[in-house]
Amino acid sequence: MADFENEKKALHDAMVAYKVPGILDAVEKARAAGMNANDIINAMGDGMTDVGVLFERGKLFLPHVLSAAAGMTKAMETLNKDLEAQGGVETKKKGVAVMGTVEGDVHDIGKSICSTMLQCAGFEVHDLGRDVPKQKFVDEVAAGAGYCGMSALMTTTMTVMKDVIGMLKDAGLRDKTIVMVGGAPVTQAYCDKIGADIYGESASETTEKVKAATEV
Ligand code: B12
Repeated sequence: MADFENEKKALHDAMVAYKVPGILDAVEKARAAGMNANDIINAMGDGMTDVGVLFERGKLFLPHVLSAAAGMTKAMETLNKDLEAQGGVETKKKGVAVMGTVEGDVHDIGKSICSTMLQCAGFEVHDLGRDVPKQKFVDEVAAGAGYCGMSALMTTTMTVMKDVIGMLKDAGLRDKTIVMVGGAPVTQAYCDKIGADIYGESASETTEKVKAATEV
């Protein structure tokens, strides 16, 4: 079986080089070579993580990070369609999930990947986007969302997840929903500490855990 090491390296390097045409070109080459959408996304995600490291070290600057993010977002338009086609989207609805990046946080790439993968796995996903007010999550759960997924990419915004869990408790809704949390600074320990139900390190892990929770 092909291991696509060359394509993975090309995708990673294109992300770090942060030029949108270069990123799209690497994605097209990987698709043409037969690499599946999930693996392409993971390779780009690894590249994006390194963009973050280089940004932290002062080797890349904000416009470069923005450009890499724009390239990944653009590539996701095609990859989302591939995911749906390759995943053979489940038609039997498994449940309703609300997804969003918490208040004060505009990082939405990872959250959007999770939303797409959950959709492919048969969930109806209400993706509220980014910088989502706390009350909106509560309203969606009140309206029947059995899964409440929150993403945070900053240490300053991850605390919002705890606030929303508190608001769900106050509204008597906490037991009606499975709370999922994720994003680079979030860990299993943090998930446990704030009383969330599922921590997902990646979109595939999230989907597997949610499917397992649904089947119980
Ligand atoms: C791209 C990026 C941006 C882009 C975002 C574009 C977009 N549309 O998302 C832009 C340039 C806009 C940006 C802005 C800023 N950023 Co920024 N950014 C990043 C960067 C480089 C990559 C994030 C990313 O997309 N990763 C790739 C995706 C695929 O991975 P992921 O998000 O982790 O998602 C996966 C998992 O976490 C999980 N997951 C994600 N969400 C969820 C949700 C649930 C429910 C579950 C279960 C799982 C799950 O599954 C995903 C897929 O596998 C990170 C560095 C890093 N190491 O994370 C910094 C980073 C997050 N940014 C940072 C900062 C500081 C900022 C700014 C404040 C910069 C500034 N000075 O203006 C602003 C924030 C403005 C705001 N109010 O939000 C810091 C945060 C530091 C901290 N300690 O909190 C980081 C860590 C960079 C750094 N080292 O300094 N950023």
